[in-house]
Amino acid sequence: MEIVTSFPEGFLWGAATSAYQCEGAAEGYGKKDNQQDVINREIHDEYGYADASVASDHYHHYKEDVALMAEMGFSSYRFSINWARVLPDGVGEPNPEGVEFYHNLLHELHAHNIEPVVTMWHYDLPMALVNKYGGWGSRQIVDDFEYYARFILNEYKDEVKYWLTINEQSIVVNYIDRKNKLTNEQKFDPKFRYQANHYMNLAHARAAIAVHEIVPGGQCGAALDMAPYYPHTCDPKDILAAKNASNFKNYFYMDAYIRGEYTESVLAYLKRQGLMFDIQPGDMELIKKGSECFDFLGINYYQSACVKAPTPGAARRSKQNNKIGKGGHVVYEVQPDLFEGCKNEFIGDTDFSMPIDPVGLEYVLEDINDRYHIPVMICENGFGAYDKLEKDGSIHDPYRIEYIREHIKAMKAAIANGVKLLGYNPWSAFDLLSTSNGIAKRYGFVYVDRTDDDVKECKRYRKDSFYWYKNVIATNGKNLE
Ligand code: BGP
Repeated sequence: MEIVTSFPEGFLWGAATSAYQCEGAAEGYGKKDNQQDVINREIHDEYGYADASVASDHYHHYKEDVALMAEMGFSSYRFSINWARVLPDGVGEPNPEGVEFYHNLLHELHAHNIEPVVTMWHYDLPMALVNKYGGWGSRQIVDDFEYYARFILNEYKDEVKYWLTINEQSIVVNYIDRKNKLTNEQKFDPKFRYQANHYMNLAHARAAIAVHEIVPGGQCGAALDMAPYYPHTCDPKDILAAKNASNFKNYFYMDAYIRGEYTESVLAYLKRQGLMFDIQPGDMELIKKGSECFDFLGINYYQSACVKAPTPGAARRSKQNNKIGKGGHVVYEVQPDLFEGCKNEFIGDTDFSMPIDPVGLEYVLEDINDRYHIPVMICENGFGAYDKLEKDGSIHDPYRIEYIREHIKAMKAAIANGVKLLGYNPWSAFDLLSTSNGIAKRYGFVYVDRTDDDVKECKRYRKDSFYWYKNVIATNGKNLE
């Protein structure tokens, strides 16, 4: 599979994080609650997982964290701005301490020649807006998102060139109740998630236009979770199910961002199922205009998926992730009359039941390039595991090295086939909160010494993967051993 030996000059090597998962300093500091602060407090009470109040304490360790990135040789770092840290009420009065924090972080990155890639929104809507009008449930969010986007663009325009508007819109839609604080009415309204998706597309378009207006040389994208959908067998019904799943889970989002239109077969399905959302005059023109300001697609790739023809009469359900980290325990997605998820017997899983499939990364990269001819940046990819801190301060994580090595080989193959790949920002720069399994499930190159129960001092330790990745970067991806 390995065809090219190293990466193009100027290729961005780095890693990613998101604000609520790593910053801490969630209470006080001039900041107010966002919905992830509240959701993670609830997860803490129910499952005992760490909440966002301290997380990796990056707010107080950012200089050390950037120094460690520089030591690995990073040329990029993807992170997100915590909306409620800079605008505690969502709109209106800013919080000077919060605004200053990101200037300080950006200053530190530039001092080490690390290119920032900034996400505007990574799941953490200010509670003020959730309480005021139900967050993504109201058209008002489109104006407020634009207000926030213009605020941070004006503030950081000289320090940030690469902007991502929304993280994993398709995941927000599919897990609408887990990523958002919903009212009961929203929770039980089956159309709600598709209406919210439409508002996200409008908000994204307004922000993309603002990037081009405000930032000199600004590049706008959005990060989408991306899995190839394979048919379970070559039964034509399974092949059709795989095509349906690709449209419903992937192209529906990419078509809106990149082509400025909705995938027709998905609209037809939503209408048939009584799930169609409201589109007002002018909405599609705005989405189209936004697509003209879309410069690159961010993709978050962890796994592939396998689907088959849906069982007649099966009820709609989302995929349920593995909560216990001991293999097995997956509940597969069902979309009635469209597709049904199933196990791919050719592929192994992590302890958290994520299928490990580097070939799938080559598949999605080439598929995106063939269909849209747009540059791509990998904004997440990584291996979540229980790591062990040894007595001598070392952490041996050969499984993570193996996973990342195979995915880098897939990137090389895709580049050889014409993909314009801008950079690689695996998840995560250092350990942080998982969205589903607390701090115990780790992804970082740097170990953060804390547990779900005990915050300790969040001391940083270099894992084996830290030294390995450093060497990969030093050789521009040539040496993967
Ligand atoms: C992506 C999210 C990240 C991150 C990652 C790993 O979907 O963008 O925020 O957490 O998945 O998932 P998890 O934390 O559930 O293991």
